Amino acid sequence: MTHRFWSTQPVPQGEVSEEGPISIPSIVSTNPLPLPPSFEWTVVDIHNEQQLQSLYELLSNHYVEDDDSCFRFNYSPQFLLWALTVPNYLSQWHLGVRKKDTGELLAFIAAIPQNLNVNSQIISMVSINFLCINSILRSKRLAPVLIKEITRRVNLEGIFQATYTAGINIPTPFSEAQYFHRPINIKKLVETDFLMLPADKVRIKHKIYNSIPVSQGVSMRAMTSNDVDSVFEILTQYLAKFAVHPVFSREEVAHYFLPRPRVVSSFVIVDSQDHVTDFISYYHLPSSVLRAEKEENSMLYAGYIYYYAQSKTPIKDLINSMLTVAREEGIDVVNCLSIMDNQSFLSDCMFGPGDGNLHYYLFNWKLKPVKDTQVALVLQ
Ligand code: MYA
Repeated sequence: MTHRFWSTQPVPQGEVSEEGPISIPSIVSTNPLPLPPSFEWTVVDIHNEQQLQSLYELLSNHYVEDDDSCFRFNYSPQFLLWALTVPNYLSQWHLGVRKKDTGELLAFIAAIPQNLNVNSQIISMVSINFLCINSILRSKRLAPVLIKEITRRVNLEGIFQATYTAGINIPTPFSEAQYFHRPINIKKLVETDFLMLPADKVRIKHKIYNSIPVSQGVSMRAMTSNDVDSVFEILTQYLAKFAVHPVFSREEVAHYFLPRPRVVSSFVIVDSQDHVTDFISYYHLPSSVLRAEKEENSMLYAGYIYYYAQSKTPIKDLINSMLTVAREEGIDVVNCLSIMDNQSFLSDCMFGPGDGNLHYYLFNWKLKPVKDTQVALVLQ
């Protein structure tokens, strides 16, 4: 397959033999890329309620759908605020395209700062997310313009590397992970076609999935601001064993993991000195059900396993305790990828394989293929 755009970009075009940067631009233009005359660049001020709402509407109407167009991600405005205002974020990296005459937000892309440890090299980079173009403007080569303009804005800050994930396969992923799902609300998952089950099996399966084993002696509580230092320590230690993992500051640990209702849920297990021995988190990302037959089924509430750090508690007990809370928090299904140590609990905790795959990419950095179990990177 030929890639008119990606073949021109500093990304590996084939097999990687040597690891490291691909190019450093000598001059970074201070002028934004030109857009067709009826469009203009805009910085989406997500602290402004109206602008946050317009971003929410663009994404909830046009962002990622599954292959059969049954579900579309529905990131809540509070989630977007959390994901985009990380420590040291820059507002000029919340980049949109508006229609000049109406002011309508038609496209978006975001970069956020991210320090990543890649095979023991710490690289100060950005992660790219929320690339979205209104469906009426698709296939007009606007995506390359958005990507080049965000690249320019990131380069202007002296940053030349980025990481991103995508369902599609473009030049050239360094890893690929598979999605797994742990049904909780079987009835709703079947009614919304998330799960296919013969009608006579629904009741019995509901019973099986609804009863999550109680892990004896495991007492988990919500993370609080007093736990930040402890979580920082055990998470840093735990992530170090993976080939690709973020390097979090204390401030980032506080931002990413202190619980926010219906955005991120984080739990700790502590020893008798109140020191955190184990930590687990998941984020809340519902999907709109595009052909829901009942109003109560119009949204599917999914929890995505985020970062965790395990030392004293067996991982399956940690996950089962989290599943119990997720059920109490109204989650219909818990999803995870085949990364980190996830494969070690999938069958014990009744996760089944999905048909989605996620590709992991680095921009302007050559990296030999990395096994999914060596990747500890979760982009929302
Ligand atoms: S992944 C989520 C992506 N969003 C969606 O899937 C939402 C629904 N879809 C859309 O809104 C549109 O279909 C999008 C493409 C916007 C995706 N990543 O304008 P076009 C290439 C990278 O005619 P459209 C996420 O957010 C495609 O291969 N490239 O296409 C991470 C082709 O190039 P080539 C993609 O369908 C994003 C060209 O675009 C993607 O109208 C990371 C066609 O352009 C994709 N997901 O719009 C972005 N989809 O001919 C890269 C299509 O060469 C960041 N394309 O094959 C790179 C680092 C930048 C910063 C660097 C700093 C140092």
